[in-house]
Amino acid sequence: QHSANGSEWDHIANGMNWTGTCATGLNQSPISLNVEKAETSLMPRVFFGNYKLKLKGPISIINNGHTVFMNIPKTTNGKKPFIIGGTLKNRYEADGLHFHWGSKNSQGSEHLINNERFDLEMHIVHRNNKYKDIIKAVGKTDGLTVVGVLLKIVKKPKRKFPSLNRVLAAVAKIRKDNAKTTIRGGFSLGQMIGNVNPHDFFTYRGSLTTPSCQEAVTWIVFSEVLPVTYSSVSNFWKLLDHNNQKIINNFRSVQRLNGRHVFYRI
Ligand code: SG4
Ligand code: ZN
Repeated sequence: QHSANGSEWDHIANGMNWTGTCATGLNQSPISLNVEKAETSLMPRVFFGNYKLKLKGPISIINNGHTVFMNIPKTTNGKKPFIIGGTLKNRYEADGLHFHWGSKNSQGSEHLINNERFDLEMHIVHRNNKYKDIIKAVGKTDGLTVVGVLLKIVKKPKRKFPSLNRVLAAVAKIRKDNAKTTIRGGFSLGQMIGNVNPHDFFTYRGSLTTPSCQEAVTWIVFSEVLPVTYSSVSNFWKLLDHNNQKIINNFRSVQRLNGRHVFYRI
């Protein structure tokens, strides 16, 4: 049983079921994404600004009691990675990155693609430049854009992701609640996502997936799934929260669509 941050949640096999404000919204996340059911759209591609520039280290990675969180620093020439394009009307700066996972025996992505849940999901949270901080942004419908990248455990990945693996390796050092470590910079956010095909994605209007589940998020979930090895992600399942309980299955259950449009960019 989990309990963190004073918030209450029921932990069931299909993910976290938050109570309170999270239960009443009509534009909640995550959802089940379907290539067949989505509306195909010829929107602009998502443009990743400064995603190829190296990040300035040291970069802190923390076990915050419910996830592994990496602060996204500026690049070595003082710029912030950002995204624009898709359905976005403004520029959104990368702010932080975190993960959702299952357990040794269960998968833990938040979004499903074609009814399939994957092993993990990485979220890169971006804040609308119009708003000066996250606190301000979570109160606005155009406040945030979260880029979701699904990860799948395979025996022998055909592609390697050295930068992502550097972050995954750091997880072994932050087993306890509030534990921090740092990794060297010198890699880019683009390398973190393995230059995933940015042309194929789902996009829809939704919410944060943790309390208070504010409906402030334009979601961009890539349909390409990144392969990772069992050993590179197994440390997630050993992490502990502030009650010394394992942080496992920290994904939220699938939410109702309630007539929302889900676009699949082709
Ligand atoms: C995790 O709890 C992160 O630690 C939070 O990061 C994040 O909130 C929250 O998940 C919800 O994000 O992409 N899953 S999600 O909807 O980024 C925000 C922080 O609190 C606002 C910094
Ligand atoms: Zn998340």
